[in-house]
Amino acid sequence: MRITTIAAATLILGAAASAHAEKWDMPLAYAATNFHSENAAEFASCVGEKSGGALEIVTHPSGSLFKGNEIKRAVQTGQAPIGERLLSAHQNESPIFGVDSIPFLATSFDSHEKLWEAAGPTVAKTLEEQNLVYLYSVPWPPQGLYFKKAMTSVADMKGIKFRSYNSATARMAELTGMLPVQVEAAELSQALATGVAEAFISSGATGYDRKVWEHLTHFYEVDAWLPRNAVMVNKDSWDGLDEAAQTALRDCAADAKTNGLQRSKDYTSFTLKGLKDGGMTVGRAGDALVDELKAIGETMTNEWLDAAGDEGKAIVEAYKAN
Ligand code: PCA
Repeated sequence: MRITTIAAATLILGAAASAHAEKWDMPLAYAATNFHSENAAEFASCVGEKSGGALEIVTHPSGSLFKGNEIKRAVQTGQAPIGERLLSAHQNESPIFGVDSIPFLATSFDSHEKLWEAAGPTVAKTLEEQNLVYLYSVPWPPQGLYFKKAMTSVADMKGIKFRSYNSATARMAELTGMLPVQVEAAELSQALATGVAEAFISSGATGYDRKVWEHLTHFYEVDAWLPRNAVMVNKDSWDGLDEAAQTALRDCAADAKTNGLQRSKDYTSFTLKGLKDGGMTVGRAGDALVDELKAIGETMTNEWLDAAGDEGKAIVEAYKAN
């Protein structure tokens, strides 16, 4: 009899918990096997566990729920309660979002993390002004250049159709005499196959994910910058959660930040090897080419500092002083 009562009570409690359980769909732009997506899936199950099932997060990779360039707006407007997005693609909304794509400012994982330490609070504040709660972010591996022939100087690049993913990559195309065309990673293989794009800048990770050896031959490691994917929550959805669920999100976000960084580092060598195995020539760009790119980087750094004003200057100075 007693056991039955306990069982009944448990059932009722269970029903109460599930009546309050929330299910959040989480759009992601990149392939399920990409390290960001795997990290997000782990984050989602962490939240499920830590919230005792009160908050269930379901990830939707490959831009299947919202395309990459739609995700941030979807979260801002509450069409999705949570999502992951490449922040620098929104530099047109605020220069602060492009702080991680200033060429040759922070070129290694370690220096990039220092830059992010300086920039993170300002980025979070800027997101909050847009009705977004910043949870965590993870860097992509260093950015290099993909082509379908050997490149020794910027002059070789003239007229090439260059896939861009944010305003920094589009600006780089302009300054090198290439023709920028904005394409999400999910559509990159198709853009290369149809000739819409012939070259691009990205990590070894994205080249590997999109099997670009089917279309291209060279990857030059130039370590131009490390852009970040950020996970953000709609502010109203956040405010609707009780404290326990908010704590679960914050705790799991802290783990995801640390684990994601390690995944990014591991994926760097794994994917560069993958490009080589696919038949591509992978290596450092020549000194002459690097010098030319650095000069372009200086122009872009000054442009960014002008656009970002005092707030931007304070971040770069804090980073350099560290
Ligand atoms: N991959 C993403 C952004 C940076 C990266 O390494 C992309 O190419 O879309």
